[in-house]
Amino acid sequence: MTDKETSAARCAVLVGSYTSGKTTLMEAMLHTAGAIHRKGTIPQGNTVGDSSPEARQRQMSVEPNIAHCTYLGDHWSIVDCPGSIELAHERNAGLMAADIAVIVAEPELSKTLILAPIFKFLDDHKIPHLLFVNKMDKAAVRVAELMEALQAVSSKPLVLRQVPIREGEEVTGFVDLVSERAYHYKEAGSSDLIEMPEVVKDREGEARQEMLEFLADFDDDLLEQLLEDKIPAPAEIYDQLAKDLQDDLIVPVLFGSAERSNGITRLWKALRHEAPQPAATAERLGIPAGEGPVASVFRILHLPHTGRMTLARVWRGPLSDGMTIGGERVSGLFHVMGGDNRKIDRAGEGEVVALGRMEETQAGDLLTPAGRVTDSGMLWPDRPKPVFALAVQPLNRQDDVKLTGSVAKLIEEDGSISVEHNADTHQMLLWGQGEIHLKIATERLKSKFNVAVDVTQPQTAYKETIRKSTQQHSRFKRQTGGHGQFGDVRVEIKPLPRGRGFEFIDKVVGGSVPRQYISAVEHGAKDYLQRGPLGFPVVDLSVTLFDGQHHAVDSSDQAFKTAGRMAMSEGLPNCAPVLLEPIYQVTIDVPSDFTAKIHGLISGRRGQILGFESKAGWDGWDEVKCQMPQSELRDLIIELRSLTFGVGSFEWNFDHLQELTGRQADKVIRDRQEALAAD
Ligand SMILES: Nc1nc2c(ncn2[C@@H]2O[C@H](COP(=O)(O)OP(=O)(O)O)[C@@H](O)[C@H]2O)c(=O)[nH]1
Ligand SMILES: [Mg+2]
Repeated sequence: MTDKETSAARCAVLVGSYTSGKTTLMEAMLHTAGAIHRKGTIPQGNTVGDSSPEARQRQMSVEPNIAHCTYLGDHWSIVDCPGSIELAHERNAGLMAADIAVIVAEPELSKTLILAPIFKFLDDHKIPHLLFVNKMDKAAVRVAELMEALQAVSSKPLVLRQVPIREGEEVTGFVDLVSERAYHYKEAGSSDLIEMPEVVKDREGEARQEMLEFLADFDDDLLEQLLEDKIPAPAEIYDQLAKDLQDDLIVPVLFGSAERSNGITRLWKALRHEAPQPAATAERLGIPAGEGPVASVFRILHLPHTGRMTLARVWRGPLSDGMTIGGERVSGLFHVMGGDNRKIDRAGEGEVVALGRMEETQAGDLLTPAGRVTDSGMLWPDRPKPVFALAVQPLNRQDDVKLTGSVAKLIEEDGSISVEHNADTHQMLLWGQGEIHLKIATERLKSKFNVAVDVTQPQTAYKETIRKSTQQHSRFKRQTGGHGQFGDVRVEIKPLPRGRGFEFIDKVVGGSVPRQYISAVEHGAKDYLQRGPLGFPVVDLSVTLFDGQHHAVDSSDQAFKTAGRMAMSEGLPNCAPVLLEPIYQVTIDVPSDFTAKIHGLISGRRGQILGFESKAGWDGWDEVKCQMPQSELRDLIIELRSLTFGVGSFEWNFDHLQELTGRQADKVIRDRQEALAAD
């Protein structure tokens, strides 16, 4: 490959679990490439990544961090994604810009399972990826054991590219398995070439043989050479490694320490030689071939001062400031460097850019000179189903409209947030992926849009019904000066089967309640049913109006409406009211090793197990189906994650209402009465 051919900018996306060292790795890569002169650290809060207030405060990435650099003449964008499982959608958004993903792993057996959903996502989207085992400066685990644990979560073979050299407990360098050169790590900067230590020779030989055998699986030439005991030339091995990585057939494994800048040059070189060109990525994503600029949007960003930014990857250039693309004018074209936007005039193939002041763009859009393609297939990952909610209301009542608008902007930024105006509890619910996710969301409401909110727990949508029938005679009569008010009704109130709602039956004969007032009685009854004797909406009952009286002058719609209401409030307490709680159909996904534990979790939350089966498309995972009361779902995700190293998740759907009696019901009713009294 000549230098001219490598002129397109490439994009490497760093993913991996929370605290594996992605943000530190980006810093080390930028430093090694000469893009920054001083390496920042997470504790000092001065890294290029994590520049937002929400990220700095937590020392945790909360959105994709983007940086630009040039390494040996090649242009690169690095996207450092959040690792928290609750921010998986943000990570997936970042991956939509990737030519290659670097999975940053920790050398700890307990932290390998958490990578399973990442490997699965990369597989599903055919994103070429390599593994960088970070924190080798404090690695205690044996490499063979670590590889076994990591292989268990990857469907593609992991291929060691290096073996670490240990002196005592410490990893002091590595042998590159292609060149068979040994290196000694330095505290900062590129490692020193050394003679291969005697102790590592056997292991090196074995690992090299294994690497070649993996590669031979995909290449007959190489296989033949191996069978004839010939030693393939390094150039041939490098080419084969690059090809297999680009075809997403293997996952090369490198080692290092981001904090000490060890193994960074080796990682850079692997990226430089082996990462696909954007043209190949464009083909993988199904970007239509043709003439004229094309860019895909992978995130929307609202910034307090700069306004709305569209983050996009350019698949075909040039893009220029002021041009019209996707049906809108680009006002400001930038390279993003952490929290800094650097103005540029033009952007070419492969570059990651921020486009200023476009209002219509959405993540997943394809921007072309002919307009905006909104349904662009592989360009956008599915939104995860929400698993956790918080109720929000503006601290300042005047902010009601502003809150609605700001939440819409939050959702533009992060599609794994959604909003619900609950009709039963009248709460505005912010839905997302967990406590931290929503905490960040509410902080952004304040920091980005200046809307302070009060956060409370979502209420369970309890209802009530009746278990007995009754007949009720109620009369509303008032004599106040001029003409008075008069309405008199006789009704029969009866329970109905679950799910029937409310039925009103008119059996009045002989005009005792004149025709024109009958619907007023119904309205009055319905009105009362919004809050029954226990304090909740009443469902599944019928009301039959069979008789009554009227007055030629004093009767009116209003009077009969009040009478209808009275009949309910006087009659329902005699009908053995009972609480109804919402029951949900829940499907819990976990690696099969945890299925037994999940049974305990379900019964501990008053759930009923319906059965389990293997999860389609997920090797070694189960789907456990159950029914569970809504009140138990509220914090289910927290316990589920803590039981499953963070990887368990669930989906839910309302199923039915079920009677709740006894101590639990008494408590719900008492709490409700107290809340109503306090209102
Ligand atoms: N010992 C050691 N610590 C590291 C290394 N890389 C990162 N860390 C530390 O691990 C913590 C998490 O790092 P960070 O880059 O924020 O991880 P991220 O969540 O993956 O972005 C920080 O305290 C870093 O200083 C490393 O190579 N060795
Ligand atoms: Mg980070």
